[in-house]
Amino acid sequence: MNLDELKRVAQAIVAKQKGVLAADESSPTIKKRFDSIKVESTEENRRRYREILFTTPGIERNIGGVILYDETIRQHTREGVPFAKLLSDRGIAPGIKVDKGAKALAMSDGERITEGLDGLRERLLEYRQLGAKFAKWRAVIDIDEHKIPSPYGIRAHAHALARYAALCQEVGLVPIVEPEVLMDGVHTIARCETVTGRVLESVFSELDAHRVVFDGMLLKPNMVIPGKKCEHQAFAQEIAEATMRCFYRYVPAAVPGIVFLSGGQSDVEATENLNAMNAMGNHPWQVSFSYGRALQAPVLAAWQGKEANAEIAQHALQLRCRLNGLARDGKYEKSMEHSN
Ligand code: 5MM
Repeated sequence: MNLDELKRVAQAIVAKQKGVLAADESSPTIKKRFDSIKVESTEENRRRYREILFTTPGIERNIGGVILYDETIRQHTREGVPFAKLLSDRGIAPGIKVDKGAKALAMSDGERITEGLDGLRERLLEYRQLGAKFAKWRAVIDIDEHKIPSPYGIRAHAHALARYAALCQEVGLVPIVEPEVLMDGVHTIARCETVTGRVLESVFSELDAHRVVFDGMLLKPNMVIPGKKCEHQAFAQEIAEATMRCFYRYVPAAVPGIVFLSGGQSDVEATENLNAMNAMGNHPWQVSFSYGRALQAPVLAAWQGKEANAEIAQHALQLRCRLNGLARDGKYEKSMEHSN
């Protein structure tokens, strides 16, 4: 492990005004996204869509890393340039999703666990050859009002995340550690804060036990937010305060950056919430984004699978990147939404 290199890559991904574009939808997930705009999920359509994203002019100002899926890291532009090379040449670190999705957790009351540890060292080495600089593993953590997640479910996820992160650092890839407490359900923001705190406490304890160096990793968590069906929804300021209170308690200052997922928030909400956290002042870590849906929803809506729409789709991505870049400094205002 070359710690200086890991630190350099991690810090570059979350450099000032930068964050991550999560374009690592697995085949079933991208199919759902394409279904919503009535586009068939063929390999060529997926390649073309990702090419539109990755060739968007100017995004390198606000995007420090892009997370790819196994199929995508093996794909090329129309001219034959591998996507990983295209991104690296633009100063954007290519990354790779390496988990194999969520399955039922044995002996639990309906909780899930992420699979993908078997053979991971060899897969990571291959991804490095293909140009990856970082990796990502997502722990999908269900939440209800009382019993879920259980201490057993949390520990199982924390252990898997730590084994993954240690393997990444061993082969020289920066691990993005993604414990995602889902937004689905009726739970309150207070319940989300309690559960998120327990999850983070367990994750950092396991990372430490597995000798993961905090300076050479990034954390990709959920924000502290009420369930989508909770009758009391929260404003950005409340979300920002609850999130920062929770993270100050449980996330070591040595971690270079926290790159939040959007988790089903709208694109505007995700930008407002990121802005509110950064408007609170400087934090020990870079407070940034690793959005999938919150960056891509307007792009898909503009594209509609039509070549003639490629340029307006890229404009939609440019706008979201620019506004989230401003939110990294707490300088975003909602009136800017109509200023492309
Ligand atoms: C982009 O989607 C990623 C892969 O998801 P699946 O394994 O379900 O296909 C996902 O891990 C994503 O990186 C995070 O959920 C963040 O994306 P959002 O849309 O929540 O910002």
